[in-house]
Amino acid sequence: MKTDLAELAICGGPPAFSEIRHVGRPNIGDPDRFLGLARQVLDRRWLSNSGPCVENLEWRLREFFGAEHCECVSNATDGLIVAIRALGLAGEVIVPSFTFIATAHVVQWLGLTPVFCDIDPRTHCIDPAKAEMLITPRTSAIIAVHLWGRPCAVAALEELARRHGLKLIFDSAHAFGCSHENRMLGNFGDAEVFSFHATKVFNTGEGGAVVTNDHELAKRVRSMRNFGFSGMDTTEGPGINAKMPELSAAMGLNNLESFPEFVRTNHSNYACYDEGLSGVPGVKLLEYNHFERNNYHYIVLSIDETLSVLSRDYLQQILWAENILARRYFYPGCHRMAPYFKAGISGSSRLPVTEALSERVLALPNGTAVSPSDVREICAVVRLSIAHGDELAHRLQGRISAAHA
Ligand code: T4K
Repeated sequence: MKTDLAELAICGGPPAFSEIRHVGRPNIGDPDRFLGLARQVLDRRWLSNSGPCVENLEWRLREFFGAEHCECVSNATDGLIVAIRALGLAGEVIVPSFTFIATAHVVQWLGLTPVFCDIDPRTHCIDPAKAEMLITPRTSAIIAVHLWGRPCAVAALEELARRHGLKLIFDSAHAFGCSHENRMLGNFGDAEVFSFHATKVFNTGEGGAVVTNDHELAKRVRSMRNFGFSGMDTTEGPGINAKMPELSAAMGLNNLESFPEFVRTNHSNYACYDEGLSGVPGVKLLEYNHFERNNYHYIVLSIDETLSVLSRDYLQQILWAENILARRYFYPGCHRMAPYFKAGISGSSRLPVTEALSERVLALPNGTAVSPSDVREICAVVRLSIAHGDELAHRLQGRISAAHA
């Protein structure tokens, strides 16, 4: 482990890792079990259109969520698109800006208007009081995000939606395997949409699911993800192709078996990060509520530069030099990205909490590809960098000035 400033790669030492440590390296269950399932898919020559693997996965996931309906889809972006159409949303939809761009893009893509709302600095999720101030006669829904897998202010949002006659969707892309008041996420709002992307705690390569307890909504989602078909030669309205392929579902069945192990690994890495970073000035590790079920997938640091001296961006540069690919999720906030960014709005701190947080947050590697000794090494680099924050900031500033000269 690195203990001396000169050992840092940014100062000329060899990188801590010869191979890149990614934030989103996929969790992969038993490869032989997967190959067995894949072989069955090939033998059956049934590759898509609600084959036995998708049906089995949906059945298993309904049990997992304790929800009545789980409709698997090609990815969460398509799942959100289908859910929005199935709920008949129109006009304006209130969304957080501190999220992955997909949350906003699905609204814009469908010709509706995303209205960006600020977040609660404690939860990093949409602030219900601020959402209420954005409601207009054109508002049809709120899409809230359980960011990092930590539940939003669910009750307040449900009450707000009820009072104003709005639909409520949860973008639960990060929240597979997490609970709120001891009930699995997947059971709140009109629908919750999960991502099973490669980088998520539970993955099907690409994939996702719309989870709901509304029977009629589930029926519409099922039809809309399959071109709007209601029978072999009949459609009940417009639809797209958002079906999950059988091989993805086979991956899902395999990974679901290993899911408890994925969470155990994430949790023990999280504990290792917690220990390794405790007492580092200005570095705060995102906390989880240990009385709930968590997937512990996201290791998120918040850097307070007034205490760390080193900025988040300098720390990221130092980590990248060590082959630790820390990510600035979700900088700079959707409202400051195209097509939402408008000259004049960006500098005006319209979303002060989002803008402040997006300058401070850094996501570190986790998952089954990351070992406890990796975590200790990463923590040692962070610790060493902050201990020499002044000098490193000076050096990095000098490099930037030289590059611009
Ligand atoms: N809503 C929210 C709140 C979301 O976070 C997301 C997705 C969505 C909706 C939409 O869900 P999907 O439609 O994707 O189901 C990644 C993921 O692509 C994206 O799914 C995810 N959120 C987001 C948080 O992260 P990028 O642009 O950071 O991806 P990328 O390619 O840079 O990969 C991240 C890291 O993982 C890299 O260090 C490389 C590594 N990686 C990636 C892949 C795909 C691997 O090691 N192996 C791999 O197979 O967006």
